[in-house]
Amino acid sequence: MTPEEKNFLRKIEAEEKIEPKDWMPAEYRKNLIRQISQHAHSEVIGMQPEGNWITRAPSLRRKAVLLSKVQDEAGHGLYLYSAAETLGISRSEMIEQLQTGKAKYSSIFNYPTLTWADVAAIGWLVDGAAIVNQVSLQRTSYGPYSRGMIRICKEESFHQRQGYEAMLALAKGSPEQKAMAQDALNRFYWPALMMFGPHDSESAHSQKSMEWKIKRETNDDLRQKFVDQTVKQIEVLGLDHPDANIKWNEARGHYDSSDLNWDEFWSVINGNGHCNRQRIEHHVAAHEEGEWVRDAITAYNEKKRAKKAQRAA
Ligand code: FAQ
Repeated sequence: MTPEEKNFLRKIEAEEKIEPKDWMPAEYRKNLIRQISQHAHSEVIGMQPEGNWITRAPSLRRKAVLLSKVQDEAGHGLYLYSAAETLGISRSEMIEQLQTGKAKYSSIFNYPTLTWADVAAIGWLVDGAAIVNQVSLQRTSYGPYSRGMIRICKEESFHQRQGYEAMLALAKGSPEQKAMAQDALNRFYWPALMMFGPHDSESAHSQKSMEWKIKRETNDDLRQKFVDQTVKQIEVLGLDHPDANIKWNEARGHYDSSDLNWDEFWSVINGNGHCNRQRIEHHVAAHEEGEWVRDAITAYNEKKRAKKAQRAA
């Protein structure tokens, strides 16, 4: 073992953060770039399902909140792209990987938002699941990712609460509104559980990621936390639990629940969900439309640099 390798492992063991200029194994770097960039893509693509409802939010208050939530997701994407860039990959490379299907983004964003209640369900369940995962990632071993997660979690927790509050208003509203809330819960509950990834036994990256403390808890453990916390929330809403097999297990100290439809999961992450094509086409169109902005910023920065150089000469 080289001295650098020894020092890297010592730091991991001692819970010291690995920083961009530190030596790290090539596989650690590669795995982090993969996970952080896919996380960034998820935040950015995740703007689309909710963005679909900004013009149709039921009140000015709901519209203002949704608008700022969607903007927050863009901000999260930017923190995460910046964290990935510290590992030596460029933003344009990451965008290319997303647009060509080389890099994934969270399966959840390939489901359509059919009603206003879906927007409430996303805030409550999707942001809720994201937080369970991200709270654990605050302790990830890579410094820039860990610090990004701390900021992101603060905002996600507001997102989750506004989603739950919107869901509560529907669930306690007219019979039609309650039915809409139940329908959104029935459709989003299972895909939200899929956000945690495949079972640990099927998870290609978990073992190494846990060893290097990139991930701090396994896919199944985090999913179980989410299942457990959601039962009471559904009760308070007065809605029916979508899982007929949900049952408290005294011996385990957790709820037992049905297994997920893993064929659906693999099909969605391999590009065959309801909205995969639409999401990428929309991203490509928005990216092309924004080209003049990127060109203008580059030209402006170039001009500023030239002026500074002239003054210094
Ligand atoms: N969807 O070996 P594992 C949010 C892929 S943020 C798509 O277990 P790993 C905020 C996985 O990439 C939501 N692909 O992988 C928001 C790998 O493929 P690869 C995003 C999935 O990395 C709210 C393969 O399967 N959060 O929602 C999924 O150890 C509202 C094998 O899997 C994060 O990204 C999936 N669900 O564990 C925004 C958190 N699951 O790369 C807008 C950070 C697995 O070999 C609106 N990421 N895959 O081609 C993580 O914690 C991990 O990457 C996991 C997957 C847990 C997602």
